Amino acid sequence: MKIAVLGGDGYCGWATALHLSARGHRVAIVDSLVRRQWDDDLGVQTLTPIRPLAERLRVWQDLTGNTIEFFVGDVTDYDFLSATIERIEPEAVIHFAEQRSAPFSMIDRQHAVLTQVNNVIGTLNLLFAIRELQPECHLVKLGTMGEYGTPNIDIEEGYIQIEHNGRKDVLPFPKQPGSFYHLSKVHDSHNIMFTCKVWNLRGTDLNQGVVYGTATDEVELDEALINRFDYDEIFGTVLNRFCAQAAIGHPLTIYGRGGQTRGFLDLRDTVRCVELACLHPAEPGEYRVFNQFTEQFSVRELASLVQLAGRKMGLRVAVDHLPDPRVEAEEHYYNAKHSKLMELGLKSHLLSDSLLDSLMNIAVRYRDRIDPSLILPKVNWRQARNERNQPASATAAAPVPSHGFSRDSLP
Ligand code: NAD
Ligand code: USQ
Repeated sequence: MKIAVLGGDGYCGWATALHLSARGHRVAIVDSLVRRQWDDDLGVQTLTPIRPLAERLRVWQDLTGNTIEFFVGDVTDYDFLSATIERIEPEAVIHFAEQRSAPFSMIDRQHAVLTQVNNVIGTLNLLFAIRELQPECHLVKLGTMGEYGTPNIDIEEGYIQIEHNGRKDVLPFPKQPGSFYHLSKVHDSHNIMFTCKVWNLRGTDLNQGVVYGTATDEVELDEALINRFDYDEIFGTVLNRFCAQAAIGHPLTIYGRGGQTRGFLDLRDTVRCVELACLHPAEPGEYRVFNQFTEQFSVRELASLVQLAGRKMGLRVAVDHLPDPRVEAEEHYYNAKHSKLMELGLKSHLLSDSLLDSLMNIAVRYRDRIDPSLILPKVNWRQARNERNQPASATAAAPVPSHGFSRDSLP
């Protein structure tokens, strides 16, 4: 297939582009490289030293003989995006190209606006470009499990049958997102659903859980292909953060009571899920939603698993409960369905199999690059930075104070 990977210089996008290229698809990456700029602006950096995009692609070509084209530009710029889609003529577009950090979107008004403009306008532009230039093309869009929030009922895959005043209908599952970032994904979902209906587009929304790991078969071929591994408070996701923390002897930063439960998946399953969605496209006019995760864990459970893994490697791993900087349920019911990708043939990697080799080893290998000052949370959901009388840098905000070390006893 001819596949455009928007956001192909990022964490999920880079691994996906290589995976699809290795499988014989013709891949083109579209990315503005803005994420590298945001890292610089915030003074954060990936644990793993990623190479410039052009160099990564040259190494990939030398190793495999496969060429991945790349187009550097911003998907919120319609002239750029439409010219690029016209040039690539993709059968599928995988859209990863968004600002994807919840804390980033909660720093202040500017970051909230940047997030929603970047994400909502980018997706809207893409919908128009597909309609105008490639109407048969299948849009595979990365959504998030966080669109649903944590309702006190089972979470279905996109839709729920409701009976109300004696009448029944199948309706979109209620959305209760927990940040301006997660809200942007809900807005995207509505725009995609609407345009599938009115323009007969084909859309798949992949409501992805929290991704962990950094290695895939392709990324591991050469040091120059290494993928990013974020551990800072803004872009680091919880399990990657815990592994980096364990590697340097920093107590694991559980926010609040740690009963927050989410769906998780290995990056190796992300790339496979996205390929499965491309190989089994939605019908014209169809808007489908797949819940893309493989296992559920509470933050507390993850901390225990990291403690155990660390102990096996001879690391002493302590746990700290910080006051939760976010507004979220710290204990709640959570049972989310995730069978549609399994039905398409997904064979998942389980956390228990991969944690030690794929995560802890990498964290330990690069631990000299960890800046401990980037670990404690500074962005607070209740106190978005005020525009007046405040320091210009997000990282200049005061860290959320720790209770001191209320270390959990080891299981
Ligand atoms: P990332 O920040 O590593 O990568 C995103 C890429 O998109 C970056 O290379 C960035 O430069 C590019 N980009 C952003 N805005 C752009 C624009 N306007 N024009 C062109 N390029 C732009 O993020 P990621 O972790 O790879 O996430 C990719 C997608 O998957 C996001 O949509 C995210 O919401 C979703 N997702 C990620 C996770 C996770 O745990 N990482 C979980 C669920 C969903
Ligand atoms: N958490 C901690 N300690 C930490 C970091 C996080 O306890 O040091 C907690 C958070 O409070 C939250 C949970 O862990 O309850 C998950 O936080 P996260 O930062 O790992 O994930 P989140 O903010 O939800 O965002 C990430 C990605 C986002 C994606 C989302 C999937 O950055 O792009 O959409 O995971 S989901 O969570 O299913 O919405």
